[in-house]
Amino acid sequence: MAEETNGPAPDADSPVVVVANRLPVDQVTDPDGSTRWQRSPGGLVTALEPFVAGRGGAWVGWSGSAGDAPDPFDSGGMHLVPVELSEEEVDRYYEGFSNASLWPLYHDVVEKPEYHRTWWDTYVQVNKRFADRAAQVAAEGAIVWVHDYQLQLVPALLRQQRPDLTIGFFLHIPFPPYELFTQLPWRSAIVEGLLGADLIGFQMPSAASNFVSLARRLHDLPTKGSSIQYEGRTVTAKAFPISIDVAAFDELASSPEVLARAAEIRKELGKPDKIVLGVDRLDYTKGIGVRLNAFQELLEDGAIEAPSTVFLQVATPSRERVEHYVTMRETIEQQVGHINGLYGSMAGSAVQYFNQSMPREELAAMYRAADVMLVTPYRDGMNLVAKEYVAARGDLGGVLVLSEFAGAAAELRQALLVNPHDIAGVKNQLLRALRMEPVEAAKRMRAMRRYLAKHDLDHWANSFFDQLKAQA
Ligand code: ADQ
Repeated sequence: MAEETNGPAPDADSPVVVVANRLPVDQVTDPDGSTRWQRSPGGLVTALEPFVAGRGGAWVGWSGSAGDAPDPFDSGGMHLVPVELSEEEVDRYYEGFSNASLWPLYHDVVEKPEYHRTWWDTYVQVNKRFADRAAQVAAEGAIVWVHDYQLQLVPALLRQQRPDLTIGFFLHIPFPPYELFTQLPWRSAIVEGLLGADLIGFQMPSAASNFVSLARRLHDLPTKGSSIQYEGRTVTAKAFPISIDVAAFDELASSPEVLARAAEIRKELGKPDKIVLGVDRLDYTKGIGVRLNAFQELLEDGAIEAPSTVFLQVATPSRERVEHYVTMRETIEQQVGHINGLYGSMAGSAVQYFNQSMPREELAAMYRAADVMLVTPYRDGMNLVAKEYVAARGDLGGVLVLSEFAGAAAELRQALLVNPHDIAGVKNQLLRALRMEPVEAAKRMRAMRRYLAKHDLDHWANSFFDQLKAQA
């Protein structure tokens, strides 16, 4: 396997290159056994595609399966460059260092991070491979945009080979304060890796300032505002809060099919007075247990009754080979069983729980049916579910209860904000949401929708690209 490159390859001609852990396509197998590539449904792909497609741009990423990678190919106007990962690399780089070291560390150590030198060595090795592939396809003077915590060494590794490039990096998850980050045995290498970029984007201003103060305190670098002086260059660290395609979600959620499905969902749930909804990737950072506890205590207190008030929780299976995820899934399933055992009746369950991924249309219908949306992460870079709920409520109905530790709380100020560690506070806000007068709910929803209409996904991608180009 060739790991070394020196400057652009003779056929390197992509003026824009995105580097992300995953390619923007998934391999699907048809009934006849043949395989083909299908565009991934994610928001990131939708946001970045216009910048890559049609400009001879490239996307470097992993296909999602271990083993040999297919040769580069063109799809949807993009040049796709698959990066191969062996089974062992998936274990150590992806499930190990990315998801069992960095993920918990960057989310306030909600679970204890594990640090293993073998995981780190593989993280370095895989980051080199991503950087090499990007160096091979980027044209002279190209713009390269690297994404997320799995690839924090890529900016510096890329700059070593290709000082002609303009390099941007965006972190989708939180960036911890100095006191937590410095636990990491390889903290200096990560900071140096990121400093290879010209522009480092974060979800929140506090995350950006955490990074700037780390550069100052750990590396003694001169800093001023969002600027860091490093090896004769100015590196900028700033917040660019990510968003969703607000207009598209709004349109989907107000289509006749989705509205009909929303009415059907209420009917299938036995026409409750109130539907409380949670939608998450099944992750210990999302605070699903907090919600269940608050709901259970309100039932115990007699403040609410089931099934006239029902809690619908949808949790997409996620990282099922990582141990913390296996145990949290069992805990949640037990908790749901416990609540339903105590408070369910022949008329229906108190909690309806689905450990399934749902189509966008079904999610939109649930958002539209829900009287209260509970988003209670202990820590979250942004949380797109909160933004989807607001975008879906063109009828100005529904109340959003939102953790103050989600990036979205800095923008959706009219949500009922909660501290997920404070169970009494969560109960109070949930009750307040259930009892809120429609006029007040509509006023809050209108203000959040007005904000989101201007701060959509295009706005996010454009502002990052414009700033990056300005640094070129
Ligand atoms: P995630 O941690 O995955 O993203 P989030 O921002 O909430 O979290 O996005 C989840 C997405 O998955 C949403 O678009 C949602 O609709 C979808 N989803 C959730 N449950 C689903 C289900 N059961 N079926 C189908 N779809 C479901 C990371 C960071 C976040 C940051 C994003 C984007 O952790 O903080 O907001 O990246 O930068």
